[in-house]
Amino acid sequence: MKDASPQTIYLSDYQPYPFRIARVDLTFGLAPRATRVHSRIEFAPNPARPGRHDLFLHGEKLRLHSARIDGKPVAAEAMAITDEGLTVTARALPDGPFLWEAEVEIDPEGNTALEGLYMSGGMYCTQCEAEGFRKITYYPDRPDVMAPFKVRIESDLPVLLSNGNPVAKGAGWAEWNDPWPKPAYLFALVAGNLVNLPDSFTTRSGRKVDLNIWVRPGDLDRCAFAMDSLIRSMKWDEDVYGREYDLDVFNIVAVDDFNMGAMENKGLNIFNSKLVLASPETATDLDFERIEGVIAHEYFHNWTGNRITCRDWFQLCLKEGLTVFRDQQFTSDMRSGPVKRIEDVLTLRARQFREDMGPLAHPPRPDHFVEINNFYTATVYEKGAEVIGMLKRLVGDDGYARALDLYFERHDGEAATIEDWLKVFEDATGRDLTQFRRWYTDAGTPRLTVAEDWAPGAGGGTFTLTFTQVTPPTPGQDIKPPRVIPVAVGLLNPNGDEVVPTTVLEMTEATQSFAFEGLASRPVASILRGFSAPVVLERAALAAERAFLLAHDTDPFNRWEAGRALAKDVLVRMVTEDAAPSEDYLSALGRLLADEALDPAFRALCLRLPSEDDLAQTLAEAGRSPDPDRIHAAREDLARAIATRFEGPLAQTYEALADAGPFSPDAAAAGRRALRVAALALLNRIDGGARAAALFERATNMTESAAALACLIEADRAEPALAAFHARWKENRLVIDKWFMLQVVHAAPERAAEVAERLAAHPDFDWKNPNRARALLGGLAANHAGFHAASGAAYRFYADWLLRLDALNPQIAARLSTAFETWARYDADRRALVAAELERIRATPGLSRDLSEMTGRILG
Ligand code: 0A1
Ligand code: ZN
Repeated sequence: MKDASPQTIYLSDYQPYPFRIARVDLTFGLAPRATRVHSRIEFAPNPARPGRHDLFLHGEKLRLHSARIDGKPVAAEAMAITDEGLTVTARALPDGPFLWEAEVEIDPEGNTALEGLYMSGGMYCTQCEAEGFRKITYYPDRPDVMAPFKVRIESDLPVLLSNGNPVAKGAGWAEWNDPWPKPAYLFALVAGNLVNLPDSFTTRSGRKVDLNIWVRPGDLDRCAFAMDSLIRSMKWDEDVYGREYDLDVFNIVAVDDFNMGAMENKGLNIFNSKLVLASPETATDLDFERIEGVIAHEYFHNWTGNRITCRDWFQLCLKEGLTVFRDQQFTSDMRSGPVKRIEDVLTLRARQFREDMGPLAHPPRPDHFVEINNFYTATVYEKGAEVIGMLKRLVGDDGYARALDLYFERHDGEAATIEDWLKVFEDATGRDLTQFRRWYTDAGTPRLTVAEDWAPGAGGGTFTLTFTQVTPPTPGQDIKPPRVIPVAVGLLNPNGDEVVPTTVLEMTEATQSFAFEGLASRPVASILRGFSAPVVLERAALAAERAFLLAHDTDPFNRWEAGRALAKDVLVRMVTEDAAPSEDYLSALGRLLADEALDPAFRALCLRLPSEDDLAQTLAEAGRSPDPDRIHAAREDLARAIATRFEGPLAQTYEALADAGPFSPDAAAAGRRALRVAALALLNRIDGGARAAALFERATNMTESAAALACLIEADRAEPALAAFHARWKENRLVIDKWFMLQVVHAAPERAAEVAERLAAHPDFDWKNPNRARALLGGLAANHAGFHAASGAAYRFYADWLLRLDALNPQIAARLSTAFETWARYDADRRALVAAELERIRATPGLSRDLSEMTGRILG
């Protein structure tokens, strides 16, 4: 999409669309280079916009063959067409309802942006969120225009699918009817030579729903886990939210070329195949967990997104924050609550905190954008979910349940706003959420400092916690008034007993004190339990106190957090002072490793060292410019020190957890594998890859196979294993993505750019496939020291590819450009190198609106 002068769109300019749509009828004559789309749309004036209005329909890259109103061709002088759409002057429109009919031609095969109707491996598929429907036909492509759709597909392909319920089919055609009014972004069509895994689900009111997962013929044996996840999601949404499915069929289709993870089109979810296809041999435990979570996410959208949608794209977190929150609850119920919480916080810090502390910071509900596709961000999704978690903490579980019931009752069938959402909480609980709203409108991560005071007394002492919140300025928002922050706190006795169980303190001021009276002795405070708010807690705790919490905290999240804080303190001192790893940390880690009573998945998380990017962020926040090479070296040194000190217990853990019996993807078995490969990764630093080489030969599942391969790459003895892996999996695109990714992520930093360059020239590097492009480029960006190599080689290589990708698929190029968002952290030389690359990109003629917005914002 080329655009000379991209426009900024503002929330404050919102106006309802002047027309309503009673129904939409579409007929598709499919052909790879010339698909015909015939539309019949019944318009009527919208009483919310009185007066006479022109009819504006979005439309991009459409060849218009005919346009009629009430059966009569629209006169050329009554109609204006631009790159963005078509306008029929009000004078040419009847006073009341009218029928619009148009015939357009589109080119699915030439559609490399994968937005609208496109082809993937011989099949037709669609992606309409956010604004892709306008590439299919002329239409008011905005989420507040909702209508029931009827679709007829004409094609010789055997499987023809669209939204809603099947009506009828014959040789070369099929008809679908979706009775639920929906915005155009939820439209979907699929046509191809597909096979299905069928199943069914009977809802609690007795409706039998046919379920199908549609894939390419060779992939049918890898769909069972996705189907099982779907059935569990349907049941869970009934049990926990009282939400039933509302059509006769639910179809899922897996496609290989897909810009994002998956899409919640009504009754016809379309998935990136990597989030459907799994077998023990081809998918890691992380893949299984993601599949389960994303299947649930898309299914849950049926109520939070589809039945109740967003009024405009500024409200995106209304559906995404809530649906992520729901899928997190689901995973937590299916697996381990504490482990899921730790994983979610790790992701939040790695992606959202990083975003919030840099040039791309924006609120969960932004108030302006240039390209909406650039706002499918960690802030909208993950922070959007955290904000709901806080709401729930503040109003309690019952208040939350009442508010959600009211939300579904009040807004079903509507396109709603964040204000509507907060109002149901106010009405259901009587709470004033004026201050809470700032979490939606203000960007930035609050920093919470805490001071402790102990005053002994005759009838028991008083322990006082004084909190101060400060949110640093973000682009366009200098002043940050205090927010309401729920701080969950528990107090422990020096002997480890809990004297005050978890209590939620509600902080509303910039500085605020909370006192706990009548205590026998000075307690140890466990603060921000369960990560009760998305803030950075700054606490000058002693290593001994952290070690105490790591050993005794009854809150599993804070137990893990204490260990992580210890590890981070150690690493920061290793980088800045050449210090040796602290004894407090090493002995605490040793106890944890030996504690057989602890969940292996939890122990695995405790063994995982903070990432290099995380350390760079921490150093930058402390006002130091992070040196990627030193950070890498310190992290390696610490891993080696841990391995050397605990070689015996690590080796024993590794051996004891060898997979016995048949593979199961469940959380317990996955947790054991996670601990086993965490031990392996540490031991790899001192055994020269011996264990990894043996495991690579024997592994019967991808978790161990990929972990062993990663270790061999790090030990610089992977050549035979890489060749064997490639030979074995060359027909499986998803596994070959891993082959690309592992080689770049685990390359020695000084060789990362060179490895990426070599792989980009490999015949299997199909850069038109988003997964493959992400494997290579995302992998390079994830190799922190490699990406930031002082030579600038990786920056240059990366920028070259962003430009190449942009010409083909702007969304992918724009998303990948976030690798540069942290550039201001680094030293002057590196900053100059990145700035030069970003300027080079920005100056390229014909840059997409997507990438031009991103480079502009990153440069600041
Ligand atoms: N709504 C989907 C994500 C999605 C968003 C945009 C897309 O194309 C630009 C595709 C998918 C979800 O939350 O899963
Ligand atoms: Zn979503």
